[in-house]
Amino acid sequence: MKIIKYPSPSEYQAILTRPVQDMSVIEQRVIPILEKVKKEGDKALFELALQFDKVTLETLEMDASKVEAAAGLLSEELKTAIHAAYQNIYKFHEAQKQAPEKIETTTGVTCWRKSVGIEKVGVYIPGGTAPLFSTVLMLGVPAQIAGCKEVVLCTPSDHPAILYAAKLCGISKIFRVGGAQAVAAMAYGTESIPQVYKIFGPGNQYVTAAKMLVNKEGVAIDMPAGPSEVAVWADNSANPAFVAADLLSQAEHGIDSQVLLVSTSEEIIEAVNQELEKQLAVLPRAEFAAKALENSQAVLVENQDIAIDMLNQYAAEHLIMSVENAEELSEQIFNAGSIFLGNYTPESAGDYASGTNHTLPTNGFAKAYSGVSLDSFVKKITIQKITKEGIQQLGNTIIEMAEAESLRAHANAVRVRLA
Ligand code: HSO
Ligand code: ZN
Repeated sequence: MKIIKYPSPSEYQAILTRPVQDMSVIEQRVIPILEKVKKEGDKALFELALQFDKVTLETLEMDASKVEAAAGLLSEELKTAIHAAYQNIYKFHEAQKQAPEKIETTTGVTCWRKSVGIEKVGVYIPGGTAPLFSTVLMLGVPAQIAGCKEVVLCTPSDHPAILYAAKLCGISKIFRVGGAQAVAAMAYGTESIPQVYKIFGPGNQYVTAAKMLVNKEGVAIDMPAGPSEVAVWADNSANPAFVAADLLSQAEHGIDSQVLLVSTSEEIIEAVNQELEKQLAVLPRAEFAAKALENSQAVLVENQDIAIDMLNQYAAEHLIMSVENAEELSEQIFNAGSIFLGNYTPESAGDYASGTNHTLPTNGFAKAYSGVSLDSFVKKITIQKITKEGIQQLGNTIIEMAEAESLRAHANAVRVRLA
């Protein structure tokens, strides 16, 4: 990893800027796919599967026998692990439920809010080199807790762990459709695939572009997604082998993954670099990880305050704090998707099994967005009830404001009740 020593504040921005992705070319290729699916429905999906995935599908719905067979194809160890992760994710997300609280704002004026699961949601799980069944749990579990009535899963993969995890989350509508066309199918609905109100899940640039485009047409999406990233802040208390392993765990996702190391210690940075070389050499996905590392950097800074300042500017999707007093220092972090404290909290824990969600804001979006949570699967309806006494209490306030906005009918809606 390239080392940048003691940059001046004017250089931070250049160091922390992610590579810009020009989506316009990709959008131009995605638009006709969306239009085709909108117009031709299932027929388009069969044709596009042949064209892009080189598969001739007989039905779009995943073969029920495949879903049934999934459990038998997985080792007992993996099933136990999936169940343990499921339980932890369930526990953490269930605790996010909020009971409606009735607030009397003025005597006789009661307001409250209720959470309602979004009726129809869609989950996209990519095919590709890593079968992301953990993402099925991360999206399926909160959907299940939220009480979403219809959860549709589109994936080009028939990996048994994906099917097994889906079943565990109660997802019964699985379709073997991938890419931008899967997003289109869930956004518009086809003869086989139900239309949904919100689409979740990772994917390549085509999938991301499709999500952004259907979002413009009014379909909600989880968040604008970019390449995955981790920032590690390490001081002398850090273990270089742990830090290198964490950086590589993110780097192996893909060549466009971003990793950033910030440290006040030159020895740590050098030791991490040595460890990276050692560990990289034996990684099956070394090719991806090495490319990702080429575009990544280690920054040596003078002190803690500078480190904190840089990390807040970067707003990492994942921030690992391998520093003394990590928990106390984390109070000064106000931009990050998810924070991992101390030497024994790898990002992998959050990626799979500790309970937090791994669908997080990338590309600096952590400045304004949260990761996926139970909230992402519910919407909140406000409710109010005013008694006769209540409208007498509040009436003049409303009339005064309505008249000042020159909205006489608003004022009258109160006056007729006061009379
Ligand atoms: N680090 C990824 C999530 C993931 N890791 C899935 C392994 N499987 C994005 O947060
Ligand atoms: Zn990961």
